[in-house]
Amino acid sequence: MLIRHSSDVVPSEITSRRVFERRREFLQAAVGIGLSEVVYPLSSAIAAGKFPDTTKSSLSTLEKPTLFKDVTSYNNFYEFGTDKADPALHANTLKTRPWILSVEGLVKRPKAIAIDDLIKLAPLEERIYRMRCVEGWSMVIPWLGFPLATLLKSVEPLGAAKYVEFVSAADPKTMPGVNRGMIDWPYVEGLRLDEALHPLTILSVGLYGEPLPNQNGAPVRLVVPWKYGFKSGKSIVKIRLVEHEPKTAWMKAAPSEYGFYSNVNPEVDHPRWSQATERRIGEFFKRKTLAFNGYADKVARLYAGMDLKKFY
Ligand SMILES: Nc1nc2c(c(=O)[nH]1)N[C@H]1C(S)=C(S)[C@@H](COP(=O)(O)O)O[C@H]1N2
Ligand SMILES: [Mo]
Repeated sequence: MLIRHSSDVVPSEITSRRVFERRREFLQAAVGIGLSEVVYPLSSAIAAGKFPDTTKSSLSTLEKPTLFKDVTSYNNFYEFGTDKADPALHANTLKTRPWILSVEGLVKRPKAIAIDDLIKLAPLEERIYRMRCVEGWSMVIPWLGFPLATLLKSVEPLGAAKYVEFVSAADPKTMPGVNRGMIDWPYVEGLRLDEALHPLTILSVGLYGEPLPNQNGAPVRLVVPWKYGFKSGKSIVKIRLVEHEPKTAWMKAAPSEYGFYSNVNPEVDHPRWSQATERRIGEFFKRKTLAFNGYADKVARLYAGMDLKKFY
């Protein structure tokens, strides 16, 4: 099986590198304020990470993760503004406790689950995924999460359920972007049920060994690595199993630009952005974009017989 027990896995190198980086920053800051000798509370730093029991997934890419700094400061999260720097600047107002995720619709056992129970629903795995934004940039992000399928199976979908709708939080008091038009809030995304149950589809509650920073969609967000980034809704409050294809926020805002499937496809350009190449954040030269973002061997069969130019 892919999931190993936490006790026989060494702590992630990435996590320790981050702790190391912080230690260095801390020591530099300490020197800056004139302390020559400081004992750094390393154990409390690890405790602050809050996720000591994680395993590594064999579904991770071996590519080098994008710097933590870039992953957490170059974001799309329109609830906090449209500039890439806005989420890191403004998402501090997001209140992530208490937080209830409800799973409802065409299921036998609907449930409302508090975030601190959700985190314990399944072993947390580190999944290092390539992520591709339709605007033409990409990153490699070490997520922490578990398969969405684990949660979906626990509510026992009914036979009539064919699609899954994901609804993000939309609180005008803490999310300034929600008071502006452009999107019909809340942010809604959707997947076909078989896509939602695919082992690559995860609910993420952390990255780089730490709880999700607000700007990345705290306290829980979807991650679907073979689709453009906008399919991975942030700060999810509701998951609904439904019979018909959900109307997503982007399909409503610009139907000619955004389709339901939105699989990464170098052969189908967006009207405003070529999808043939991409800029990996932190790199200078462009890369060729891969079909299904490099996950074709695992997901292409989901679309057998479909015209992907039509179902973009
Ligand atoms: N609720 C919500 N989810 C969202 C968005 C958003 O604006 N609101 N932006 C999407 C887009 S366009 C991308 S590329 C990814 C970015 O995720 P990241 O900032 O964690 O890299 O989040 C997606 N999820
Ligand atoms: Mo995006």
